[in-house]
Amino acid sequence: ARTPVTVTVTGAAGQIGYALLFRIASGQLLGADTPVRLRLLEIPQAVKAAEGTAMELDDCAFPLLDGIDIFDDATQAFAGANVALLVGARPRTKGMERGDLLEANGGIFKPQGEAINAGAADDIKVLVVGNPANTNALIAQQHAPDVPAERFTAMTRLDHNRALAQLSKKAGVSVSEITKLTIWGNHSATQYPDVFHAEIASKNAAETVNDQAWLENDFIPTVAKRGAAIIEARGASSAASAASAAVDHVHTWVNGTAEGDWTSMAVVSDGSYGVPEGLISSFPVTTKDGRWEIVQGLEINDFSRARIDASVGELAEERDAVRKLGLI
Ligand code: NAX
Repeated sequence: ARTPVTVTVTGAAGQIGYALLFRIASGQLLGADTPVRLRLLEIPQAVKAAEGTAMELDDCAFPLLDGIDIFDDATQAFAGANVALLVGARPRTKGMERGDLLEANGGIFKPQGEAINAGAADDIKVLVVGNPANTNALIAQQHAPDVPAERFTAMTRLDHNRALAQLSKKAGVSVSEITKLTIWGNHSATQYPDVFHAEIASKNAAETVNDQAWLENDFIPTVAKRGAAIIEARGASSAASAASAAVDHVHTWVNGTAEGDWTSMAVVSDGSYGVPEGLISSFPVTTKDGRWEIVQGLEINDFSRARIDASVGELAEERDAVRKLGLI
């Protein structure tokens, strides 16, 4: 049997945590031959609820689940972590300004970055799900100077999967026939789902669909505002789909993208496509042997350029705001 991989999950007692932990423990995150050891982090008031979830995980008798430990201390929770899923965050509540939101999350992601720096395994891979995900990832990354910056990523895979679903419905094809879709920028309403390089059954998707009005007035806003539509319909925010996307993100990072395809991940920019270096922005990426690379050389038309620039501009503003607050 292989040595167990240690996976730390924060916000373990939350609704995404509840959907996520069972998928990890069943082997869907890392594969059917990889045992996992879970380390759960919660705030003290939610530790009891996390213990309840751990009881249920025991009761599933998952053959791959090697153990579960629960903490309310970040340093302990991240000790020896090979994979860290940062799900717990401070949500925006009524009357809260963006500055307040960033500050409250800085208070979570700064110490978590420090804890990862102090004690995570050398091969640590971090996925930030908790919002504002890109900027929370930037804060954590900035406080983990000994960890290579490329190990900190934020989740736009749910947006990517939402875009796949919308395009598959429009084109009347299975999602498995769609490749090379891209989410650019921030995981927020400014994100840009790009079909101009996407392919449907190996033919250009934008040309196949050939409906610019649908693209502008339907597809882009539907993908960008899907989170709000789920809350409206379900009375609660996306949970199982978010957990599924987190599983996809890590699985793809570890196991690689298919030949001739790519995925969307928010990763530290190297300046590609005019995205300022250091921002954690969503790009088209390929993965291989546990490493990601930004897809190079795509031609960006004017329509895409304006939307990418707007979303990246928002990320730069968030970075400047957390800088001003002394969080990075
Ligand atoms: P819940 O409020 O159900 O759960 C969050 C959990 O995090 C709670 O149990 C809370 O006690 C815990 N928590 C808070 N501070 C913590 C800390 N310092 N350390 C450890 N745990 C802490 O939220 P849920 O619906 O699970 O969503 C979690 C986060 O995911 C939110 O920030 C949400 O906005 C974000 N999302 C991100 C998505 C993405 O695509 N990137 C999509 C789904 C989701 O909206």
